[in-house]
Amino acid sequence: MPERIPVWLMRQAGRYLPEYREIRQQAAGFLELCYTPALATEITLQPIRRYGFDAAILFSDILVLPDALGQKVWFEEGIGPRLEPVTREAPLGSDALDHLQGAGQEKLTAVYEAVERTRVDLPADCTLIGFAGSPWTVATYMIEGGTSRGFERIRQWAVSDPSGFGALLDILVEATSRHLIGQIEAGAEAVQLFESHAGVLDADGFERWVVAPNRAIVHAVRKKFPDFPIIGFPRGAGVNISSYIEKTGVNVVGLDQTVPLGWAARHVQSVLPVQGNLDPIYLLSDNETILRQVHSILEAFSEGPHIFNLGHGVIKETDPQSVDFLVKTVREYRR
Ligand code: 1CP
Repeated sequence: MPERIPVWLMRQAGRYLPEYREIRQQAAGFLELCYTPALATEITLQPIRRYGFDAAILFSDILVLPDALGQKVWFEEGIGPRLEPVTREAPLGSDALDHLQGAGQEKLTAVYEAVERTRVDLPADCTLIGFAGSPWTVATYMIEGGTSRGFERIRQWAVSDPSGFGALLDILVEATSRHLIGQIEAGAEAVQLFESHAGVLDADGFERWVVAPNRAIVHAVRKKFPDFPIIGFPRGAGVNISSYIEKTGVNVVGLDQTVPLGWAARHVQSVLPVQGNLDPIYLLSDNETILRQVHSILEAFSEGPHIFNLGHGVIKETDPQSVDFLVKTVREYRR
Protein backbone atom coordinates (compact mmCIF):
# COMPACT_ATOMS: atom_id res chain seq x y z
CA MET A 1 0.00 0.00 0.00
CA PRO A 2 1.43 3.39 -0.91
CA GLU A 3 1.78 5.59 2.12
CA ARG A 4 -0.89 8.22 2.60
CA ILE A 5 0.25 11.63 3.82
CA PRO A 6 -2.11 13.02 6.45
CA VAL A 7 -3.35 16.55 5.82
CA TRP A 8 -5.09 19.25 7.83
CA LEU A 9 -4.72 23.03 7.82
CA MET A 10 -4.29 25.59 10.56
CA ARG A 11 -7.43 27.78 10.57
CA GLN A 12 -9.23 25.25 8.39
CA ALA A 13 -12.40 26.49 10.07
CA GLY A 14 -13.14 30.18 9.83
CA ARG A 15 -13.85 33.19 7.77
CA TYR A 16 -12.94 31.87 4.29
CA LEU A 17 -15.87 29.44 4.56
CA PRO A 18 -19.34 30.85 3.75
CA GLU A 19 -20.96 28.39 6.17
CA TYR A 20 -18.80 29.84 8.99
CA ARG A 21 -19.66 33.44 8.08
CA GLU A 22 -23.32 32.52 8.24
CA ILE A 23 -23.10 31.16 11.79
CA ARG A 24 -20.85 34.05 12.81
CA GLN A 25 -23.51 36.56 11.74
CA GLN A 26 -26.07 34.97 14.01
CA ALA A 27 -23.87 35.03 17.12
CA ALA A 28 -23.47 38.08 19.34
CA GLY A 29 -19.70 37.83 19.30
CA PHE A 30 -16.72 35.65 18.57
CA LEU A 31 -16.26 34.47 22.17
CA GLU A 32 -19.91 33.46 22.29
CA LEU A 33 -19.16 31.04 19.44
CA CYS A 34 -16.28 29.57 21.43
CA TYR A 35 -18.43 29.15 24.57
CA THR A 36 -21.51 27.66 22.88
CA PRO A 37 -20.71 23.95 22.50
CA ALA A 38 -23.25 23.29 19.74
CA LEU A 39 -21.86 26.16 17.64
CA ALA A 40 -18.18 25.40 18.31
CA THR A 41 -18.85 21.76 17.40
CA GLU A 42 -20.65 22.70 14.19
CA ILE A 43 -17.83 25.05 13.10
CA THR A 44 -15.18 22.42 13.87
CA LEU A 45 -17.04 19.93 11.66
CA GLN A 46 -17.64 22.28 8.71
CA PRO A 47 -14.24 21.84 7.02
CA ILE A 48 -14.30 18.09 7.71
CA ARG A 49 -17.59 17.69 5.83
CA ARG A 50 -16.32 19.80 2.96
CA TYR A 51 -12.82 18.37 2.54
CA GLY A 52 -12.48 15.19 4.64
CA PHE A 53 -9.30 16.31 6.37
CA ASP A 54 -7.42 13.68 8.40
CA ALA A 55 -7.68 15.84 11.52
CA ALA A 56 -10.16 18.30 12.97
CA ILE A 57 -8.86 21.12 15.14
CA LEU A 58 -11.27 22.28 17.79
CA PHE A 59 -12.84 25.63 17.00
CA SER A 60 -11.82 27.84 19.90
CA ASP A 61 -9.13 30.47 20.46
CA ILE A 62 -5.90 30.91 22.38
CA LEU A 63 -7.45 33.94 24.11
CA VAL A 64 -10.10 31.94 25.99
CA LEU A 65 -7.39 31.34 28.57
CA PRO A 66 -6.73 34.99 29.58
CA ASP A 67 -10.51 35.42 29.51
CA ALA A 68 -10.95 32.48 31.90
CA LEU A 69 -8.16 33.89 34.09
CA GLY A 70 -10.23 37.01 34.62
CA GLN A 71 -8.64 39.44 32.16
CA LYS A 72 -11.06 41.52 30.10
CA VAL A 73 -11.00 40.15 26.50
CA TRP A 74 -13.20 41.17 23.58
CA PHE A 75 -13.12 41.01 19.78
CA GLU A 76 -13.73 44.11 17.74
CA GLU A 77 -15.12 43.79 14.24
CA GLY A 78 -12.45 44.69 11.69
CA ILE A 79 -9.72 45.04 14.35
CA GLY A 80 -9.36 41.68 16.08
CA PRO A 81 -8.73 40.79 19.70
CA ARG A 82 -8.61 43.49 22.37
CA LEU A 83 -7.55 43.01 25.99
CA GLU A 84 -7.32 45.32 28.97
CA PRO A 85 -3.52 45.17 29.24
CA VAL A 86 -1.73 43.51 32.11
CA THR A 87 1.21 45.73 33.16
CA ARG A 88 4.19 45.61 35.49
CA GLU A 89 2.32 48.03 37.77
CA ALA A 90 -0.96 46.14 37.49
CA PRO A 91 0.06 42.50 36.97
CA LEU A 92 -2.31 39.57 36.82
CA GLY A 93 -3.36 39.03 40.45
CA SER A 94 -2.03 36.05 42.37
CA ASP A 95 -5.66 34.92 42.52
CA ALA A 96 -5.83 34.54 38.72
CA LEU A 97 -5.59 30.77 38.92
CA ASP A 98 -8.53 30.76 41.34
CA HIS A 99 -10.63 32.17 38.51
CA LEU A 100 -10.19 28.86 36.71
CA GLN A 101 -12.17 27.26 39.52
CA GLY A 102 -14.61 30.17 39.70
CA ALA A 103 -16.03 32.31 36.91
CA GLY A 104 -13.57 30.95 34.36
CA GLN A 105 -14.57 27.36 34.96
CA GLU A 106 -17.93 27.69 33.27
CA LYS A 107 -16.26 29.06 30.14
CA LEU A 108 -13.65 26.33 29.91
CA THR A 109 -16.21 23.65 30.70
CA ALA A 110 -18.10 24.81 27.61
CA VAL A 111 -14.91 24.33 25.58
CA TYR A 112 -14.49 20.79 26.92
CA GLU A 113 -18.11 20.04 26.14
CA ALA A 114 -17.44 21.10 22.54
CA VAL A 115 -14.53 18.64 22.45
CA GLU A 116 -16.80 15.85 23.71
CA ARG A 117 -19.55 16.59 21.24
CA THR A 118 -17.13 16.92 18.35
CA ARG A 119 -15.51 13.56 19.11
CA VAL A 120 -18.94 11.93 19.04
CA ASP A 121 -19.85 13.48 15.68
CA LEU A 122 -16.50 13.07 13.92
CA PRO A 123 -15.74 10.15 11.60
CA ALA A 124 -13.74 7.54 13.53
CA ASP A 125 -10.65 7.92 11.35
CA CYS A 126 -10.47 11.69 11.82
CA THR A 127 -8.15 12.77 14.65
CA LEU A 128 -9.41 15.46 16.99
CA ILE A 129 -6.75 18.03 17.88
CA GLY A 130 -7.09 20.26 20.93
CA PHE A 131 -4.83 23.27 21.38
CA ALA A 132 -3.64 26.20 23.43
CA GLY A 133 -1.41 29.17 22.87
CA SER A 134 2.02 28.88 24.42
CA PRO A 135 2.68 31.23 27.36
CA TRP A 136 4.93 33.73 25.55
CA THR A 137 2.46 34.09 22.66
CA VAL A 138 -0.58 34.45 24.93
CA ALA A 139 1.35 36.95 27.07
CA THR A 140 2.00 39.13 23.99
CA TYR A 141 -1.76 39.68 23.67
CA MET A 142 -2.20 40.08 27.44
CA ILE A 143 0.50 42.75 27.72
CA GLU A 144 0.21 44.52 24.35
CA GLY A 145 -3.59 44.61 24.67
CA GLY A 146 -4.13 42.90 21.30
CA THR A 147 -2.26 42.17 18.09
CA SER A 148 1.12 43.90 18.05
CA ARG A 149 3.74 44.84 15.48
CA GLY A 150 6.82 45.57 17.52
CA PHE A 151 6.04 43.77 20.80
CA GLU A 152 7.92 46.54 22.66
CA ARG A 153 5.94 46.40 25.89
CA ILE A 154 6.35 42.69 26.48
CA ARG A 155 9.98 42.65 25.40
CA GLN A 156 10.80 45.57 27.65
CA TRP A 157 9.10 43.93 30.62
CA ALA A 158 10.90 40.63 29.98
CA VAL A 159 14.36 42.23 29.90
CA SER A 160 13.89 44.81 32.67
CA ASP A 161 11.98 42.68 35.20
CA PRO A 162 12.56 39.02 34.34
CA SER A 163 11.36 37.75 37.70
CA GLY A 164 8.08 39.69 37.62
CA PHE A 165 7.56 38.69 33.99
CA GLY A 166 8.51 35.10 34.82
CA ALA A 167 5.78 35.03 37.48
CA LEU A 168 3.19 35.80 34.79
CA LEU A 169 4.53 33.05 32.53
CA ASP A 170 4.46 30.62 35.48
CA ILE A 171 0.75 31.30 35.91
CA LEU A 172 0.27 30.69 32.18
CA VAL A 173 2.25 27.44 32.26
CA GLU A 174 -0.03 26.14 35.00
CA ALA A 175 -3.25 27.37 33.38
CA THR A 176 -2.25 26.09 29.94
CA SER A 177 -1.33 22.66 31.28
CA ARG A 178 -4.71 22.38 33.01
CA HIS A 179 -6.49 23.58 29.87
CA LEU A 180 -4.81 20.98 27.68
CA ILE A 181 -5.49 18.23 30.23
CA GLY A 182 -9.15 19.31 30.28
CA GLN A 183 -9.34 18.92 26.50
CA ILE A 184 -7.59 15.55 26.59
CA GLU A 185 -9.96 14.27 29.27
CA ALA A 186 -12.85 15.40 27.06
CA GLY A 187 -11.58 13.41 24.08
CA ALA A 188 -8.84 15.31 22.24
CA GLU A 189 -6.45 12.80 20.65
CA ALA A 190 -3.52 15.16 20.11
CA VAL A 191 -2.81 18.74 21.14
CA GLN A 192 -0.95 21.56 19.46
CA LEU A 193 0.89 24.34 21.27
CA PHE A 194 0.80 27.53 19.16
CA GLU A 195 3.91 29.63 19.78
CA SER A 196 3.01 32.06 17.02
CA HIS A 197 5.28 34.87 18.19
CA ALA A 198 8.42 32.87 18.98
CA GLY A 199 10.24 34.79 16.24
CA VAL A 200 10.62 38.11 18.06
CA LEU A 201 13.00 36.82 20.76
CA ASP A 202 16.79 36.65 20.75
CA ALA A 203 18.38 33.26 21.42
CA ASP A 204 18.58 33.77 25.21
CA GLY A 205 14.99 34.98 25.34
CA PHE A 206 13.94 32.02 23.22
CA GLU A 207 15.45 29.59 25.73
CA ARG A 208 13.92 31.28 28.74
CA TRP A 209 10.50 32.32 27.48
CA VAL A 210 9.78 29.73 24.77
CA VAL A 211 11.76 26.55 25.43
CA ALA A 212 11.39 26.42 29.23
CA PRO A 213 7.62 27.11 29.43
CA ASN A 214 6.77 24.76 26.52
CA ARG A 215 8.92 22.08 28.13
CA ALA A 216 7.16 22.55 31.47
CA ILE A 217 3.75 22.17 29.81
CA VAL A 218 4.81 19.04 27.91
CA HIS A 219 6.06 17.65 31.21
CA ALA A 220 2.81 18.43 33.06
CA VAL A 221 0.64 16.87 30.34
CA ARG A 222 2.83 13.76 30.13
CA LYS A 223 2.74 13.33 33.89
CA LYS A 224 -0.96 12.71 33.55
CA PHE A 225 -0.97 11.21 30.04
CA PRO A 226 2.38 9.57 29.28
CA ASP A 227 3.23 9.41 25.55
CA PHE A 228 0.35 11.73 24.63
CA PRO A 229 0.98 13.24 21.15
CA ILE A 230 1.93 16.90 21.38
CA ILE A 231 2.63 19.07 18.34
CA GLY A 232 4.79 22.14 18.93
CA PHE A 233 4.58 25.08 16.53
CA PRO A 234 7.40 27.54 17.30
CA ARG A 235 6.62 29.93 14.45
CA GLY A 236 9.53 32.04 13.27
CA ALA A 237 12.05 30.20 15.46
CA GLY A 238 14.54 29.64 12.62
CA VAL A 239 17.59 27.64 13.70
CA ASN A 240 16.35 27.80 17.32
CA ILE A 241 14.01 24.99 16.25
CA SER A 242 16.86 22.59 16.98
CA SER A 243 16.98 23.63 20.62
CA TYR A 244 13.17 23.56 20.81
CA ILE A 245 12.90 19.96 19.58
CA GLU A 246 15.83 18.78 21.66
CA LYS A 247 14.57 20.24 24.94
CA THR A 248 10.76 20.52 24.94
CA GLY A 249 9.87 16.88 24.34
CA VAL A 250 7.19 17.54 21.71
CA ASN A 251 6.48 14.59 19.34
CA VAL A 252 5.87 16.57 16.18
CA VAL A 253 7.12 19.98 15.15
CA GLY A 254 5.10 22.37 13.00
CA LEU A 255 7.23 24.35 10.54
CA ASP A 256 6.38 27.80 9.26
CA GLN A 257 7.03 28.60 5.60
CA THR A 258 10.34 30.38 6.23
CA VAL A 259 12.09 27.12 7.15
CA PRO A 260 14.05 25.84 4.11
CA LEU A 261 12.87 22.37 3.07
CA GLY A 262 16.32 20.79 2.70
CA TRP A 263 17.47 22.10 6.08
CA ALA A 264 14.27 20.91 7.74
CA ALA A 265 14.60 17.42 6.21
CA ARG A 266 18.20 17.10 7.41
CA HIS A 267 18.02 18.76 10.81
CA VAL A 268 14.43 18.41 11.95
CA GLN A 269 12.75 15.49 10.19
CA SER A 270 15.75 13.29 11.00
CA VAL A 271 14.80 13.75 14.68
CA LEU A 272 10.99 14.17 14.71
CA PRO A 273 7.98 14.00 12.37
CA VAL A 274 7.41 17.38 10.71
CA GLN A 275 4.16 19.21 9.96
CA GLY A 276 3.89 21.93 7.34
CA ASN A 277 4.74 24.13 5.61
CA LEU A 278 3.08 25.63 2.52
CA ASP A 279 2.99 29.42 2.57
CA PRO A 280 -0.77 30.14 2.88
CA ILE A 281 -0.42 32.87 0.26
CA TYR A 282 -0.14 30.18 -2.45
CA LEU A 283 -3.80 29.39 -1.87
CA LEU A 284 -4.46 32.81 -3.38
CA SER A 285 -2.65 31.83 -6.61
CA ASP A 286 -3.60 29.50 -9.48
CA ASN A 287 -3.82 25.69 -9.31
CA GLU A 288 -0.67 25.14 -11.34
CA THR A 289 1.35 27.16 -8.83
CA ILE A 290 -0.32 25.40 -5.89
CA LEU A 291 0.47 22.00 -7.43
CA ARG A 292 4.12 22.86 -7.95
CA GLN A 293 4.60 24.14 -4.40
CA VAL A 294 2.73 21.25 -2.79
CA HIS A 295 4.81 18.74 -4.76
CA SER A 296 8.09 20.34 -3.79
CA ILE A 297 7.16 20.08 -0.10
CA LEU A 298 5.94 16.48 -0.43
CA GLU A 299 9.14 15.52 -2.24
CA ALA A 300 11.43 17.27 0.22
CA PHE A 301 9.82 15.37 3.11
CA SER A 302 9.36 12.06 1.29
CA GLU A 303 12.10 10.25 3.22
CA GLY A 304 10.46 10.48 6.63
CA PRO A 305 7.28 11.14 8.60
CA HIS A 306 5.33 14.18 7.39
CA ILE A 307 1.93 15.72 8.09
CA PHE A 308 0.95 18.15 5.35
CA ASN A 309 -0.16 21.59 6.57
CA LEU A 310 0.36 25.27 5.89
CA GLY A 311 3.14 27.36 7.41
CA HIS A 312 0.47 29.49 9.13
CA GLY A 313 -3.31 29.80 9.09
CA VAL A 314 -5.60 29.90 6.04
CA ILE A 315 -5.99 33.53 4.89
CA LYS A 316 -9.55 34.80 4.98
CA GLU A 317 -9.60 35.77 1.27
CA THR A 318 -8.82 32.16 0.25
CA ASP A 319 -11.17 30.59 -2.32
CA PRO A 320 -12.59 27.38 -0.75
CA GLN A 321 -12.00 25.66 -4.12
CA SER A 322 -8.27 26.20 -3.79
CA VAL A 323 -8.33 24.31 -0.49
CA ASP A 324 -10.20 21.51 -2.28
CA PHE A 325 -7.50 21.43 -4.96
CA LEU A 326 -4.76 21.38 -2.33
CA VAL A 327 -6.30 18.42 -0.49
CA LYS A 328 -6.76 16.46 -3.74
CA THR A 329 -3.17 17.18 -4.73
CA VAL A 330 -1.85 15.80 -1.45
CA ARG A 331 -4.17 12.77 -1.63
CA GLU A 332 -3.16 11.89 -5.18
CA TYR A 333 0.56 12.14 -4.51
CA ARG A 334 2.44 8.85 -4.26
CA ARG A 335 5.87 8.53 -2.75
O1 1CP B 1 -14.87 35.45 12.94
C1 1CP B 1 -13.86 36.10 13.25
O2 1CP B 1 -13.70 37.29 12.95
C2 1CP B 1 -12.84 35.46 14.12
C3 1CP B 1 -11.63 34.98 13.40
C4 1CP B 1 -10.98 33.94 14.27
C5 1CP B 1 -11.05 32.55 14.13
C6 1CP B 1 -11.78 31.78 13.07
C7 1CP B 1 -10.22 34.19 15.44
C8 1CP B 1 -9.93 35.50 16.04
N1 1CP B 1 -9.84 32.98 15.99
C9 1CP B 1 -10.32 31.96 15.22
C10 1CP B 1 -10.20 30.52 15.49
C11 1CP B 1 -8.91 29.96 15.90
N2 1CP B 1 -7.86 30.65 16.47
C12 1CP B 1 -8.57 28.61 15.82
C13 1CP B 1 -9.60 27.55 15.41
C14 1CP B 1 -9.28 26.34 14.80
C15 1CP B 1 -8.76 26.38 13.37
O3 1CP B 1 -7.55 26.55 13.19
O4 1CP B 1 -9.55 26.13 12.45
C16 1CP B 1 -7.25 28.49 16.29
C17 1CP B 1 -6.38 27.25 16.36
C18 1CP B 1 -6.82 29.78 16.70
C19 1CP B 1 -5.53 30.08 17.32
C20 1CP B 1 -5.08 31.49 17.46
N3 1CP B 1 -5.82 32.58 17.82
C21 1CP B 1 -3.72 31.89 17.33
C22 1CP B 1 -2.59 30.96 17.05
C23 1CP B 1 -2.45 30.67 15.60
C24 1CP B 1 -2.06 31.85 14.74
O5 1CP B 1 -2.90 32.27 13.95
O6 1CP B 1 -0.91 32.31 14.88
C25 1CP B 1 -3.68 33.26 17.57
C26 1CP B 1 -2.45 34.15 17.53
C27 1CP B 1 -5.01 33.70 17.88
C28 1CP B 1 -5.45 35.08 18.28
C29 1CP B 1 -6.52 35.60 17.39
N4 1CP B 1 -7.79 35.12 17.35
C30 1CP B 1 -8.51 35.76 16.38
C31 1CP B 1 -7.66 36.74 15.79
C32 1CP B 1 -8.06 37.66 14.68
C33 1CP B 1 -6.42 36.63 16.42
C34 1CP B 1 -5.23 37.53 16.21
C35 1CP B 1 -4.27 37.02 15.22
C36 1CP B 1 -3.13 37.99 15.07
O7 1CP B 1 -2.69 38.61 16.05
O8 1CP B 1 -2.67 38.15 13.93
